[in-house]
Amino acid sequence: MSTAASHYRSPFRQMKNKLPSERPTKRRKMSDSDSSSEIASPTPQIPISGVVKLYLVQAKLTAQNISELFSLAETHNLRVSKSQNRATDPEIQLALCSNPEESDIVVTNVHMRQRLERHIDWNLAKEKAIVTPEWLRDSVRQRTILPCGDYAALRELKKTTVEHCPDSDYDADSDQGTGGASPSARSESEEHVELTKAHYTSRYACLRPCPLVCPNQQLVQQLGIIRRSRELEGKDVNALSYDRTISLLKAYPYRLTSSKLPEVSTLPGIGEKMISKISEYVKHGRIRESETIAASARFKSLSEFTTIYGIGASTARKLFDTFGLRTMADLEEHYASRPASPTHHQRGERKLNTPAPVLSIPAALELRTDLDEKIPRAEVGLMHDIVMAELGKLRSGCLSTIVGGYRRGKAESNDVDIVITHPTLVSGSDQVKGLGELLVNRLYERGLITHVMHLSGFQPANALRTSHWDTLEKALTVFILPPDNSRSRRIHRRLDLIFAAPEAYWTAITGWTGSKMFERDLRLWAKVERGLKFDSTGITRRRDSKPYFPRSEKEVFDLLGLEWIDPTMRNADV
Ligand code: DCP
Ligand code: MG
Repeated sequence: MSTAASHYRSPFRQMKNKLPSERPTKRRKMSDSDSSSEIASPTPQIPISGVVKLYLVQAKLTAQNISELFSLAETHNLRVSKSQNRATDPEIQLALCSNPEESDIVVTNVHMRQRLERHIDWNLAKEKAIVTPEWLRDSVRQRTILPCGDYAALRELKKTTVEHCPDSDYDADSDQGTGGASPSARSESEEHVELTKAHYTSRYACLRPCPLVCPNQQLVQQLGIIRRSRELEGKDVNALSYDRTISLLKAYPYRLTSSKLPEVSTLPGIGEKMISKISEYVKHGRIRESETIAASARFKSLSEFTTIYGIGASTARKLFDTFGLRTMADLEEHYASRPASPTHHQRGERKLNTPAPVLSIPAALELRTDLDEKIPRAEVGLMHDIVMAELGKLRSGCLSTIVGGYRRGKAESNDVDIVITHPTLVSGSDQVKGLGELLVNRLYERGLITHVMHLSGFQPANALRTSHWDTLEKALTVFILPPDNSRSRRIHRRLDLIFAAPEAYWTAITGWTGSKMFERDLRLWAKVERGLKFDSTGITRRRDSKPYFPRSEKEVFDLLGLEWIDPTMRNADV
């Protein structure tokens, strides 16, 4: 597997002292379905002289905005500003990239340093032009790379944004003369296209950067309905083949049109059945089977039943088929009439050493309105701060990272996942053991945790790990924010706490960031291509169980021989 892009140098940067190309180079095809009528459509005959790479920070953008900005960046080329001869001027190709380090311009709706630093290292930010989405919209509208300084997203980065804007770089260079292009400039541009292709055609999802919202998101959502239906019906193998197709499409960087179908059908693992569904969508804008499933009473009931914590697909089918239940009211009546039985999460668990009640199915039913409600990012941050403040009172100096969908840039999460460690904890020592239990009990006493579904301590080392490897300590809970007069209602939220020994902290973060398919292929890649075993608890060499101790997430990727992929580009599921 190639990791060539780890040595990636921005073609634009390399272009700085080179002159525009005389002959047209390979260019990306325009989308057939560009709906933005007020935006001038590009003229195909104009040569492309370089690439400007954009990195989109998805935080604080709606799904619709993300989709719009992706589409603008993928389907338009721009001229450089202040050019003398605009009609024949070469164009700069815009390209999205998955890593801020590779980018020339960072597009973001974040305006505060503290918030931006959650996504980009501050020193790196000072080396880039950091602009608002308006820069992209206006530049595309005027088909010119507009001065970035006028659109600086952060006041304190305005100067560096002006310095690093490709418009000024390019102008300075182009003032030096006109004439033929260097052949290497063309090949670098072509090399970039090849690199992009190397990513989205990779066999493993952990090699394919996937945005939260992709240019073919509606198609992905329709396939997601069929996938879900297969899962609900217990057809897991078939569901997995939909998962695989979806994760490939999530990484596919162009809007799908009939001209692109031949390329899509060569992507690894997309079979004929999938191609016929995709073709149907491209032709008719819908997939009949998805519509039929979505409208079916059985799908609606099973989907609804499985939103209740403790009810999985097979229980849902039993409730539907054997007991004839159809609605939430049926479900409530059913569980009200029978003694509370332990959920599958409790069976086989050791007795929970916590006074917090277990979340039974009837209790989950009572809380369903709350638990169904998505958690906005601001509240995720608030929950994290409250949990860490309480933990600080038990043990100072703990480190934590919010993982899961939040870390991947989701605007709203279904639950909050936090990985916690202490830099000086020694794995397996008494300091580590029971920290989760202590915290859960404290939060329960403070009225911040109302239920616990699962609480596991560190397990003794198993045969595959050497003696100093411990599994993670996990607490799956229901959390509620403290009373606050400004909030009309306190909402119960799902909160997962994962405690890791220091040497497992970074693998736990990688393993819990997701998405599901990204993780699945991370494990597969490690096993098949690298002879390693990867999971949240660590990395070991399979042949002799030699453990590795990454000290950052970048080191996790390096150890696995993977190019870095930003968490916001690990969205390999719907
Ligand atoms: N995970 C996994 N395999 C699973 C379930 C989860 O690898 N079958 C990992 C990847 C997930 C992470 O754990 O991203 C957290 O799981 P969640 O169920 O909390 O999912 P997300 O956080 O991704 O989304 P959300 O909580 O918003 O539903
Ligand atoms: Mg989550």
